[in-house]
Amino acid sequence: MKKEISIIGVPMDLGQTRRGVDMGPSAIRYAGLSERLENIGYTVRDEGDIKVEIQERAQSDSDTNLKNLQDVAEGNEKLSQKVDEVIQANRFPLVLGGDHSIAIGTLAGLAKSTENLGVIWYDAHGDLNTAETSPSGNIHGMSLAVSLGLGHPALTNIGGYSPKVKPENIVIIGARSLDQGEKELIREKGIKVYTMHEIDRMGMTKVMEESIAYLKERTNLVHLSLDLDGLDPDDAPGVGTPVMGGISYRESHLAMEMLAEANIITSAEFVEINPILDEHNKTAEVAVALMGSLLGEKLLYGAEEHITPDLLA
Ligand code: 5AB
Ligand code: MN
Ligand code: MN
Ligand code: MN
Repeated sequence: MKKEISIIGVPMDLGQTRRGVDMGPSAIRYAGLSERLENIGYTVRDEGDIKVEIQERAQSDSDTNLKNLQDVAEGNEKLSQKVDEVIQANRFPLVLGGDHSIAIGTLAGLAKSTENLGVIWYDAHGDLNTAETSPSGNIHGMSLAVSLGLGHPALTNIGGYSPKVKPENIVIIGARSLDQGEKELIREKGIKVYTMHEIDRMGMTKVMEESIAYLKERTNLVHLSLDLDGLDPDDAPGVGTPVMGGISYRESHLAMEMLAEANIITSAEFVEINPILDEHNKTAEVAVALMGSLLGEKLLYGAEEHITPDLLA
């Protein structure tokens, strides 16, 4: 794991229609992110926020059903440049959302310098809609499809190339609300998915062991895109599109700890935290706790001697 972390805030709420998710980066910072990561031993550099148009000024493009297309595309173009810059400087990009449309820009920045980017998509949803299959026109439900090269060119061409990720390099974890078109795409492309059914049946340990082995075999960098609605709404209430029956807080910690042990994650983003819908910043605190685990906190403070993290090497 890299020793220097760059925090990039993205106050984006144009990929969906509920207000408040643009305040996610502030809520996460307020929950003590930098200090927590510094305590693990990282040098933390907060890059500030990417400039995103405010919802009051965003223009709707009349010839498509994609909401705020132009402004979502612009924000993501800036984000992709920043992420690429952080990668070039050999720092670990930690992106704070914002709605999940920002994965478009994050992945565009990451994939610029690698052929085989792996992606863990931790989410109740697949975010695999296109303009044709989307029931809402909300771009936060399309970001993974866009990254596969499917969707409006203003989105798929961000960063100046397409696609960003191969279907066989993706693992979706926590899915429990997939639209018909998304299910068809998953089947057609052979995308690996662990739904809540598999998590219940196999247990999170097995799910993560398999996911890690799968990605290790075929990818060289692995990005974690964690949508807080992947967790159960009891544990993460501050999200815009909650779906009951989700992954628990403890299971999520386990998942993050196993990723830290495996030492495969090279970038991450935590998205969809909506402080207006939250209970006393609980969801942002959950996010920060999970970031701590992902970045090795438990390995450092846990008593398990057989684990020898090279975090501080
Ligand atoms: B999220 C839905 N599939 O496309 C759609 O929160 C929901 O980033 C998308 O996962 C949820 O509008 C997007 C119904
Ligand atoms: Mn999502
Ligand atoms: Mn979701
Ligand atoms: Mn959501």
